Amino acid sequence: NSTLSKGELLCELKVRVPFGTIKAGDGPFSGGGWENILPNESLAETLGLLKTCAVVMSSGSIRNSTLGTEIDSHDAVLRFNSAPTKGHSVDVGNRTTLRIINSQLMMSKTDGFLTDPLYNTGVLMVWDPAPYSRDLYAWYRKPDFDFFQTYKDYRRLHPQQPFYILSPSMQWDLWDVIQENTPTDIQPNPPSSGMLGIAVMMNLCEKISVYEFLPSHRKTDLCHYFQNIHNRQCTVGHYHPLTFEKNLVKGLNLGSHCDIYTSGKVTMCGFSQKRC
Ligand code: NCC
Repeated sequence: NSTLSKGELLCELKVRVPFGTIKAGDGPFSGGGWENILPNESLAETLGLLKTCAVVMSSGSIRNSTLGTEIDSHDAVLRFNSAPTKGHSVDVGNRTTLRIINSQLMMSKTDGFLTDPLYNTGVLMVWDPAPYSRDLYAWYRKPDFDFFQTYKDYRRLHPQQPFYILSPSMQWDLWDVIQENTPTDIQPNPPSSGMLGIAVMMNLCEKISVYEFLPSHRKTDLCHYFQNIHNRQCTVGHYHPLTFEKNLVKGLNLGSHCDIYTSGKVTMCGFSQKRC
């Protein structure tokens, strides 16, 4: 229940939320074909040096923003789940460097996921909303959505496309920091893909622009920019601690209130830029 300064908050995240993906040989991910399936290169090696990165939320409020050109001008662009660019590039841009998806999406659209060209662009990363634990063996036996076979199938179909599995410890390290900076008790449900994506990019990029996480003046009940479904919980949270995530991100913003109001844009420093 602290009120940390921007710098202190950045250091909390840098020190306490190390980035990690599953590598061949990690606990249960040895044998069983995992050696030839998991990527050999780290995500940082795959993406190279990134000065500026854009994190594009799927929020309805990005519709009619005309932010596409600005978003595409970053070195890397992160998108989430099934968020498309086609037909929406004026508002969200064209490029996809990295796409973070949840394991539910992978399993609910198995056929679509394996064949839908939407997922073939850029680097992929999946995470699974498993219960609060850092035990890889327990997770492997009982993930929230059993996506491991589908992951292997996808890798065989698209061997050239880097595809990472996020270490589940990262979501809980991040959850701890969110809880400690929130004055009330929050449910032990994992952070949203969007919040995880921000934490991932803080590890990889010097400077990060996050779009429509803190909603602009276009704030709307429209859940996603690409679907006409209205639900306020998409923005304020239901299962994920979204409101508390947004408060934390607000505490890291180096940009102005005006940037948030007009562009839904939060600017922050990557971990490499801060000595803790
Ligand atoms: O909706 P979703 O998220 O894919 O959105 C990606 C990230 O954008 C931010 N967001 C989204 C909408 C909005 N109005 N405001 C926002 O701030 C959030 O940070 C969000 O994480 C997820 O986090 O993985 C989530 O996934 C969907 C769904 O599984 C996928 O879209 C696949 O179809 C979840 N919805 C449902 O399960 C119905 C959502 O709760 C979380």
